[in-house]
Amino acid sequence: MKRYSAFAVAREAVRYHQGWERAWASPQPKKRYDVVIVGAGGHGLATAFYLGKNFGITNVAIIEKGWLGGGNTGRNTTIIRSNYLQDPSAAIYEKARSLYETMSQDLNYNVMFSPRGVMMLAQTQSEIRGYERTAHANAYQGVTTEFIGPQRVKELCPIINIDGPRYPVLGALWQARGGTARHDAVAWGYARACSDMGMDIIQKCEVTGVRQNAGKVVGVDTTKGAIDCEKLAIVVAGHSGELAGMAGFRLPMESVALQALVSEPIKPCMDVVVMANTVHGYMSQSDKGEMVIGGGTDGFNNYTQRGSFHHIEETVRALVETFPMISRLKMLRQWGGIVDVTGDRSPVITKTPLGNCFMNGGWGTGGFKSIPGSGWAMAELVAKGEPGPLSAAFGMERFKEGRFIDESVAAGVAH
Ligand code: FAD
Ligand code: PYC
Repeated sequence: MKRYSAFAVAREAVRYHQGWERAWASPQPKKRYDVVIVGAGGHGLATAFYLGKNFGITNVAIIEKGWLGGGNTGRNTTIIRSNYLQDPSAAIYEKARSLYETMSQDLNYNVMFSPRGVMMLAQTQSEIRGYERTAHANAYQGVTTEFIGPQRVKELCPIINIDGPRYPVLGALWQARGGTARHDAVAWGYARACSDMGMDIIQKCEVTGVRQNAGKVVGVDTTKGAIDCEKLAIVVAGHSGELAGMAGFRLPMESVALQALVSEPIKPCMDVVVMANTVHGYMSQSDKGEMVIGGGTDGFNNYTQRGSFHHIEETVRALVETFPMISRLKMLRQWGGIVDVTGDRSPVITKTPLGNCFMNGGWGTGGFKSIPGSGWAMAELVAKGEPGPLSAAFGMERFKEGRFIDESVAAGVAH
């Protein structure tokens, strides 16, 4: 793989950009792989990348029914933060956030990580108490956050109205090194690096069955034929329940649509990310100038990757008291993705009843930020067959044992 650099851009400029090679190969599937990963979203691709980088396992196929990054990875609003409450969550989200800091260099691909700062507004007394508690917990966990007052909120984000009649801004949980990254670049960067290690990314290939013998997976059936494998990793977000069904077990997860929308592009007016969880809305400004806006999940289970009018109305209505300027904006586009939500709003990175089959899912509304940390932990689980320190608490047996990792507040998005 040729390195991307300022020199390469200059060289290609003088030869009319004829020398760029394809970023990743599109091979036909081989008969057999050491590891088959189902799902070429961020988590599947990151799992493959760290299998290669940390464990030298490169005879890997990543099987994708659509196009890579075309699931939630390419549909999310790209907020990155690690201000969670519980220790296992803080550990994996902070690992992920720290990997984002150097991701562009590690992948030789510009993922446009922008640590512009993320604030979660406190608009009720109970939110003040909750976020102060999180700030204290984060201090013990080595995650840098602070609780700030309303004047500081206004300094950081001048377009905010802190004196709203119903929900005044009383403060915020502020993470200065949280931010955003370009979502599809994350998928593309990992894909390019995986392809360079000799892994096969097979798009437009749906897994339709999980073949088993004596309690172990022997391969998968796909729309491009049967593929054998030593180990299977299922990393399919909103389709986790379906794949688990094919493998013969059930998951404590449900699938719902989460929607987002963007406004027409406007001049730069907001250089932080703001989440207003009491009213169910959040907003940031993209590099193109669009205001990126989202709210809570749909109130019913579904598999549609579409937006709906009621969502625009509800979300904009929720935010307009705090951001009066959005009442004058035209909304441009909306969309939805299918998120996989667990009862405690924490993910599973887990062994399954089938010895050589592993599952990563349940990231729900908040798994873009965790992609590198999750891939790191999942690669360790798949390579060693046992969870490492980052994933030990996230096994699905916790739902039987009552060891919940309750992140219903830190998840930020109403569901
Ligand atoms: P995906 O990217 O969905 O990848 C799974 C892949 O599996 C898909 O490409 C799918 O086609 C494939 N697949 C499914 N079934 C099969 C099959 N049978 N065979 C082969 N392939 C299959 N998170 C944040 O941290 N910050 C945010 O700001 C944020 N905002 C969001 C906003 C919206 C509107 C949405 C929808 C989500 C948001 N999220 C956010 C959540 C985040 O997008 C997801 O948690 C994360 O992208 C999940 O990544 P993934 O790789 O697990 O899933
Ligand atoms: O997890 O930070 C988050 C988030 C914001 C919007 C959707 N998810």
